[in-house]
Amino acid sequence: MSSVPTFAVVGHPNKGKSSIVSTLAQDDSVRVAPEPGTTTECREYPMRVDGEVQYVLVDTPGFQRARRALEWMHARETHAGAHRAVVEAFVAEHRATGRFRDECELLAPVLAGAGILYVADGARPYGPDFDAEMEILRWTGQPSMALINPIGGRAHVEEWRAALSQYFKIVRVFDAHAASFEARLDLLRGFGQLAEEWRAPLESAVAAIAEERERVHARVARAITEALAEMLATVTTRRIPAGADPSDSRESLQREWQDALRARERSARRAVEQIYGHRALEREERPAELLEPDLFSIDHWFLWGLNRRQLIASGAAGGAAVGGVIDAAAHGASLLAGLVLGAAVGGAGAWWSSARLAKVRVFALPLGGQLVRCGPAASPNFPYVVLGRALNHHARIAGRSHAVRTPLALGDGPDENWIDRLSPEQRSALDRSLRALRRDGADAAAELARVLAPIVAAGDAPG
Ligand SMILES: Nc1nc2c(ncn2[C@@H]2O[C@H](COP(=O)(O)OP(=O)(O)OP(=O)(O)O)[C@@H](O)[C@H]2O)c(=O)[nH]1
Ligand SMILES: [Mg+2]
Repeated sequence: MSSVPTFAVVGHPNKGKSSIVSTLAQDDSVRVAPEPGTTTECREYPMRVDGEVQYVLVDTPGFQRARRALEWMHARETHAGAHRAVVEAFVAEHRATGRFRDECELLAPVLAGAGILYVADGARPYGPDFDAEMEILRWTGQPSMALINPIGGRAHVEEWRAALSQYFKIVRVFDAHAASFEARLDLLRGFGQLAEEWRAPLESAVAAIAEERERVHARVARAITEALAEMLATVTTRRIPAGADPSDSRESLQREWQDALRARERSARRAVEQIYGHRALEREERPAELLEPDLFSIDHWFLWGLNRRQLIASGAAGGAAVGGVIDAAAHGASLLAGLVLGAAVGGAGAWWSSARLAKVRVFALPLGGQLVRCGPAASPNFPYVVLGRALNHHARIAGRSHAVRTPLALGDGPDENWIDRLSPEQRSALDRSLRALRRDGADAAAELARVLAPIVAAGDAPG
């Protein structure tokens, strides 16, 4: 057996073999598709932490003609001790001819020393056809485990369990698409039980993966902080001649300002997805982002940021009226003060209409002409909204299996306000570091990232 524990994921076509490889290797480049026969060749997917391979998963094509293959083997069976040799002879004989192509392909890594992970679908009934597959695998004599993947339901899980346990010592239910981080680690510990020499490497793999997860949370906190610092500092400006009407520039400057912030939010999301190794999401997700309320859909700010009660309690409104006007004394002439960005604000969000997300101001330039400027975001709630949205996105990414190929749906927002879940200490630390960030810009970022890391980690709870 090779020194790095290696596991071949085998079974009938279309049972989620590649999905299991994808999830456990944390690799979204594995081909997963609804059509049977998607995987036609074996391929190794090493799971690395810090560049070091912890274990290897081998994706394989499904059995096509297991019964015929077993017949061939039975015809050459002499005694139980020779079973493995018969399987080897089967592969040796058919490899070159192309008969039993898929069987030869999937048996090769097993005969080379890989452990067997046999995958069954718990939503479909068990049938004797599967016996031949399991019997062939048993003949190889390799350590093995059965996984029941409940694709679309658990109706036949118990029936499968009874059948599988006749062939496999360890039978587990593992949902390739919905398994939590903890469930994945637990399965890896199970792999360590398959062979004595795999126990220690799998234990250290589990420890390495868990430690890496903490580093991931810290990196995510830094990525979010960096984006927030830039978003808080974002302004858009335009020079216009002396005497020109600044209100002509107003709308386009506001639009540019909003677009710049949306783009920065998007790039922060891409960064978080990359940190989690979701490399293909960028291509798939774009249209789905539209399923989520826009950053500037102020009606939704209740969900993402401080709600009205929290805003009053925090004193962030600085004693101003609810939804208060927080713009500290305007710098320079303020011809266009009081413009509210975003379209008409109605219903529950109406009280925000005075929040003045970003003012448009006009400055006289020393050498003539005028500078029209939009931003920065003045609302005390703005950083909370940005954080709330970022944390929601992070939770979806952290909980997403690398096997899932459907677009990411971010939804309307959280059921529960994230700020309510913070401890009073976290609340005030966050408040302090957000104020510092506004005041000192990037210099205060490290402290915010430190405060944010455990909040990010809490969003990655098993579930
Ligand atoms: N909902 C859900 N769908 C799953 C799950 N596992 C697999 N699928 C779906 O089942 C289909 C087949 O999954 P694959 O992982 O490609 O299966 P496979 O066994 O590798 O298939 P072949 O390579 O064709 O033999 C895909 O459409 C998957 O999205 C699961 O746990 N939950
Ligand atoms: Mg496959």
